[in-house]
Amino acid sequence: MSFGLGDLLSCLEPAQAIEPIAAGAVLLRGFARERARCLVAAIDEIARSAPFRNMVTPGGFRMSVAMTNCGRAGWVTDRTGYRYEPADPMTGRPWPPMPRPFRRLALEAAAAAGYTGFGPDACLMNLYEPGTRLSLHRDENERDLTAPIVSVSLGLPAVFLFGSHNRGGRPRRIGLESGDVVVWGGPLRLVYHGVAPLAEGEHPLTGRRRINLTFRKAL
Ligand SMILES: O=C(O)CCC(=O)C(=O)O
Ligand SMILES: [Mn+2]
Repeated sequence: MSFGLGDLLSCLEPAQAIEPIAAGAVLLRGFARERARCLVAAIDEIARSAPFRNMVTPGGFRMSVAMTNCGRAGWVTDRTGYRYEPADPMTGRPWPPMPRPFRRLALEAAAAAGYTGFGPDACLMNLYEPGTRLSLHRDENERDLTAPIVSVSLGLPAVFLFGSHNRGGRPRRIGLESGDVVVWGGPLRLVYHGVAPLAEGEHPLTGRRRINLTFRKAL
């Protein structure tokens, strides 16, 4: 049996690659790929007790992306504002606990990006269907802005908009696939970011959906 250059290159090629985006932000390609199936199973389980729902912004707009949370606090929005809540306003019960493998993934991804000792207490879970989008915003409701954000993509691909320091600035467009993880913090912790309208598609793990997890130190 012959072993050609192509075989050699494919076994040397890392399953994951670290791509710096800018000082403070890193794209970890494929970092969660091998855990994606388990993550989706855990998300389905969480959504059974804390269902995905379309929240309303303080301005009265219904968000096109459906959201839920797990962890000690969950991000919510309604007519009274954006904030973290210890209980799910829909059920009155505490948010489901953050599964240990979620916490481990967030800690490992943060460390791979240079942020050691990350201890997330909140995980916002977003569900996108084709045509839905997340407009440019900053994650600024967390009490601890020294901790990074760890963002995990699952299912359908998306175009992540990243890197403007004001809402009117032109962000970079970064293609994200299932298993990719983006980490940002430090000088870029309060950068504007968003997600372009999701293209139509079908993914073996999630069907016509993209799920994103963002891990935060909120309390
Ligand atoms: O879905 C994404 O990739 C980003 C999500 C996000 O920025 C957020 O939930 O605050
Ligand atoms: Mn965000």
